Amino acid sequence: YNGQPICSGQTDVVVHLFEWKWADVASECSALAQLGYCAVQVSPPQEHAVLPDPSGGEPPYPWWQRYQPVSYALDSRSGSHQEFVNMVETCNDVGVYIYVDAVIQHMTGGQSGYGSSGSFYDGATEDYPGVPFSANDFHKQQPDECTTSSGDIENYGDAQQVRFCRLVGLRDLRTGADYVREKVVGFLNSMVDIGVAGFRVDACKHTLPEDLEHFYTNMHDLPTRWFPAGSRPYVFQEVIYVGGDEPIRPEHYTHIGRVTEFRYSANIGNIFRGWDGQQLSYLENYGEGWGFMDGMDAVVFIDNHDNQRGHGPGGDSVLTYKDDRLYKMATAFELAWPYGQPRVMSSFAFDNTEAGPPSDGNGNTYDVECFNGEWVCEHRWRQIENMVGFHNAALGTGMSHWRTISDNAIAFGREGRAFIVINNEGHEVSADFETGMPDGEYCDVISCDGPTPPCNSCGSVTVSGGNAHITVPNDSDPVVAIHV
Ligand code: QV4
Repeated sequence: YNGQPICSGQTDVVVHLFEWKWADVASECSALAQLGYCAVQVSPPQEHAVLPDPSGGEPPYPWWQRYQPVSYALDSRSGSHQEFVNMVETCNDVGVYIYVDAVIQHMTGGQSGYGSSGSFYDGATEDYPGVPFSANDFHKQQPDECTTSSGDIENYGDAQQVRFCRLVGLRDLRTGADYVREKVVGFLNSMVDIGVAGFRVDACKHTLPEDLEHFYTNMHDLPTRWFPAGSRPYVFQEVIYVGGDEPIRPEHYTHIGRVTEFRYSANIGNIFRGWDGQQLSYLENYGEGWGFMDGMDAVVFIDNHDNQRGHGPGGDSVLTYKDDRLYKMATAFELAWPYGQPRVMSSFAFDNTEAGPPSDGNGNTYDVECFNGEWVCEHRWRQIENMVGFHNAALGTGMSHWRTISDNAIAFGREGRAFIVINNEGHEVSADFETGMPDGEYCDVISCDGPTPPCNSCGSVTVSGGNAHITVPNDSDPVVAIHV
């Protein structure tokens, strides 16, 4: 089983540094360690298509060119093989681990060209000499494989199509064949041996669980330079719950690893926006009580790189950095609430949903500079980074002291380790709370730099006899959060 998160110390929070270069991730890791992040999800590191002139009228070098593998050379828009190794080693040394976004179910679309490491490829003839893969390594339009006339997935209600036809034209690997399996396992192990501790596996709905299980069970143990002998690489799988009569469900993958819980993302947007008759008080049983998968199987998030820009199904309600007030509130809930392994998104700003990261005219990504208007760095917003400390202080405890103040104002604790009040009413909320916290003074980590007094010109809460009077104004951050 590969679903046990690999973290060092008392934390399990993942941050997705979307499209960051390896050198920038490496320099960020000491700050991430201080803040209490467990791991970084990095963008796909393998050689990918380079699209100066995509066919659909999109801007040059779209972000999604990285989801079109050309070979398994670790040489991408984020940096070279050596830069990748440096990043993994630097981050592992400070106890922040690297989770790689692994694109292993397909190669490129139907175009031809040269990849980010200079390898030639031809999608039309399914020729990828950089691996090498050739036509025989891909699913075909034939009775036991893909049966649509286009060769693409046309109906998600038909499991056979979803597994054996092409996802938006992407050349669909024969993951049941020995040779393909050997190459994919070799790719994964090339990263495990460097020190990569986990994988977000892309597009799992489109691969049979038994093929994925083969990949996972044939991965090496993590290197003993950083990890206890016998540690298994961590796996969480992208399987988007859509509902209706879709035959392939997230639960079909939880026996081999964790799975992304998209219902969490879609519903939390509705709740905080007040759409669809939703309100904050309904969060009281958020998780299994809502029909989501078991929290021990789930990775949860407010938004991801697809649904923040309308890619993939669902998503109208999804909150992003663009709705900053609600986004900070929802993220505070995510990091305070004991369900699933939380992931924090760190975006680049975009207007065009297809545009790549900040870069020069040749598609060379710029160095990250947080808060410069291009690199959003949600994970460094005070209200979000401080909630990582809250999450870690409460890790391993259950929810306690729930209080519905009114439909859209709630409070809850974490068995004496932490307490939070969230006010989405549009007016000030002020009340006495039973917090369960040890007596003393606490700084509100939403408005203060940290939890420990003196709370200089920011909010503080005094707990006496386990009780506290807390006021949450209707301002830009209507949340108060305290922890030991
Ligand atoms: C186009 C047409 C096709 C046509 C094809 C012909 O749309 O109908 O058959 O041309 O060749 C890009 C373009 C897309 C284009 C395709 C192939 O956007 O228009 O097809 O390339 O050339 C990302 C983007 C996709 C992008 C893809 C590859 O979101 O837009 O496609 O990268 O560059 C489902 C899946 C789920 C998936 C989600 C988006 O179940 O697994 O859709 N999510 C993951 C990733 C996502 C990524 C992929 C899967 C593919 O999170 O980022 O797609 O790796 O729900």
